[in-house]
Formats: sequence, structure tokens, C-alpha cells
Amino acid sequence: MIRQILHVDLDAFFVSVEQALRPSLKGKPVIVGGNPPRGVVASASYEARAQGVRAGMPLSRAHRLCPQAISLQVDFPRYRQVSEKFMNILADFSPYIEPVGLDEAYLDVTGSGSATEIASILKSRIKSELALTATVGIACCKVVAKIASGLAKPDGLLEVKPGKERGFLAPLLVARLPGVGKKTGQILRGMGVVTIGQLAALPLPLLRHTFGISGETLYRYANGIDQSEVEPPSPAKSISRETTFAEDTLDFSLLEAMLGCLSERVGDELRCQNRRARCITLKLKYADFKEITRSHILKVACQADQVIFEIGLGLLEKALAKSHKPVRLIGIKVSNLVGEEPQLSMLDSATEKLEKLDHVIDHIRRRYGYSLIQRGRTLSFNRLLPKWR
Ligand code: TTP
Ligand code: MG
Repeated sequence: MIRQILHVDLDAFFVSVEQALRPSLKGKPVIVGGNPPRGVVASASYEARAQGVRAGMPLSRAHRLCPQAISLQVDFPRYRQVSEKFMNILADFSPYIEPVGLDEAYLDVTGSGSATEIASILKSRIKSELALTATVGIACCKVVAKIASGLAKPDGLLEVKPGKERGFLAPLLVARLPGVGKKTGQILRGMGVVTIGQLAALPLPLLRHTFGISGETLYRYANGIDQSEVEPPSPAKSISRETTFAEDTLDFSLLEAMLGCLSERVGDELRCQNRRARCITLKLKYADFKEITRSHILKVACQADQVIFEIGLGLLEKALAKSHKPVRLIGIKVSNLVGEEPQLSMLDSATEKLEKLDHVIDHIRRRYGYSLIQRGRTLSFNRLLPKWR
């Protein structure tokens, strides 16, 4: 049976969420990003993109290209909330759903009727319930559906009919293929290959010889062949959050407050996933770009912000005692993740209490916003980085 796969991707996701909240921002060049001056663009409205602004670009460069752009700080908890609603809408259309990040998913709707009809109903529900626009690509496999949605953006709907995959892909640049980054693109250019059609015409043994196993994937993708199923991704092996400071710092209270904030975000994600961690790793990048990581293994897996923070803080104190170089970036990672249930009874009662408190705080924050409740350890942020919220 020929499959019907939808690739759904929200347009300018972070920016669109902000615009849905503040309609006066609609139709304007808007950028959502990290802290200036070192932050990068996470999402840019199509008006800002028209002036050359792209995701991943330093904010300073984005503002040079588009001086009138309105810059907003990222608000992950809010985007996560919207993402959950988006995924819930998708789940009404098929049990076979594969989320990719927050704003993107594959859906297998084989045998459920007209895929284009499903796609347009889905788009209008997203518009009416979330005030967002989505672009949908439809094809008989994931890779072609994804390329189709990429071409149809924004607010588009593009179907590649069965049998038309190769013709559809042929004129497109190879960079449209997942897995073709700068390096692969360069090698292909050296081989005289610019379009997907030219790539599809290369003999498989040559691609295997040049790119090893990924040469086979390239060959299949270029020919519109992708047998992979739509399935939920296997759970991540670790969760991490990190931040680069606007200026390199040795200010301990700032490092401590930032660590507190990052620990809460890691803890929140652990609890969202109903998982616990046994390994906590601190990451520091110094002003000279040298990077270190220091880890600690817990006896019992946990998900309490306080435990993550305290372990991280101990690692930070040790690292700073050894090196007095200013810090450029700080990050915290939890790994050796386990499911929640088997561990519960092993927690001591103090940790159990902390975790219960975290769940209550998570609940309040999801309802009323992240900054309604703030722990003492991040209070110094308000003084040091008045705009962090
Ligand atoms: P994308 O879907 O790649 O980008 P987008 O939704 O902003 O724009 P479009 O799909 O219309 O091209 O990524 C989804 C979100 O992920 C994006 O809104 C912000 C975040 N993101 C980053 O934080 N950093 C990045 O480098 C990219 C590409 C995305
Ligand atoms: Mg998107």
C-alpha cells in the first residue's frame, strides 16, 4: 500500500507565538533570540528574513542587517506549552505521530482518506485554536514530505503525488536534502553535483566509496526513497541546558544564579518526561574557549532542582578553585536517565519532599508563567541581569 505521510512544521514558531500574544507585532520584522550582544537568532519573522536575517546568526549581525527589527527574549516554557497543544491537535488526526523538536512532526495518515483534505483541516484547526500558521508537505515518504513543506513555507500545503518524487526533487539544490551540510555540499560540488537530480544520477558504488554508509542514504534520498516509519523518537539519553554570558565573568553570585536557573530548567524537563537522572555534569567554557566538564554520579536517581543545583554548585566551586579564568559559558547536563517508578521508594524523605515541591511549582508556572515563582538562588539575577525574565 502506498503510504501517505504528512510533514507539519509551524512557521517562524517562536516569533509566531509572540505575535499571537501581541498582535501588534504581526507583519513586522521580529526576532526571538538569546541575550545580546552574544546571543544568536533562534527564530526570525519572514519580514526579518527578507532582509537576510537567519536562525543561528549572531543578534548583532541580525540588527545590522535589519536595524528596525523588534528583538524579544526566548520564553521556552511558553513555547513548550504551545507545542503541547500543537501535538495534541495532530494526535487527533492519526495515532502514528513522530514529533521532531517543538514545532515539527510527521504524521502517517495512510488509509484515512484524502491527505490534502486532512492537511487543510489540520491547518485551519492550528489557525483557529493556536492563532499560528503551519506548513504541510505530503508525500509517500518522510524525506520527500519534509522537503515539500520546506519549499511551501510559510502557510503552505504541497503534495508530491506518488511516482512524482524524482521529478519533484531533480531541480532542487542538494542542500535541501537532510544530511547535506556544508562539508558534504562542498565535496559534491567538487564532483560537479549541484542539484538533487545530478546526485540521483551518480552510481551508488561511487557514493558509497566517497561517503561510506551515508552515501547510501544520500542515494536513496536523492531518488525519493525513504522507508523509515513514522514513529515516536527514542527518549534522549541526556538533558542539558547552557548559556553564554554577555560578558566573560568571574562573579560567583552571577554564576551561581545562572546555575540555579539552568538546574531548574533541566529539572523541569526531567519531570516533564517523568524521568530521573543519576549523573550530573557541569560544563564550563572559559574566556580562552577552553572547555571542561566535571561529573558526579548519584547513588539514587533524582529529579529535584535543588539536588541538581547543589551538585552542580559543588562541581563549580571545585572548578573555580583550580582555575581563575573568567567564564564564557556555563551549562548543566543530566544523564544516566531512568524511568520514574522503580526509584521512588529509594529516595530519602527530604528529597522526596523537594521533588513534590518542584511538581507544585511546575504546575503554578505552567498556569501563570515562569516568573511568578522565583527561588532565592536566582533572585540576584534580578539585580545583575534586570531583563533576564
Ligand atoms: P524551525 O522550524 O527551523 O524554524 P521556525 O519555526 O522559526 O521557522 P520556519 O519553520 O518557518 O522556517 O525551528 C523551530 C523553532 O526552533 C524556532 O522557532 C526557534 C527554534 N530554533 C532555535 O532555537 N535555533 C535554531 O537555530 C533554529 C533553526 C530553531
Ligand atoms: Mg518551524
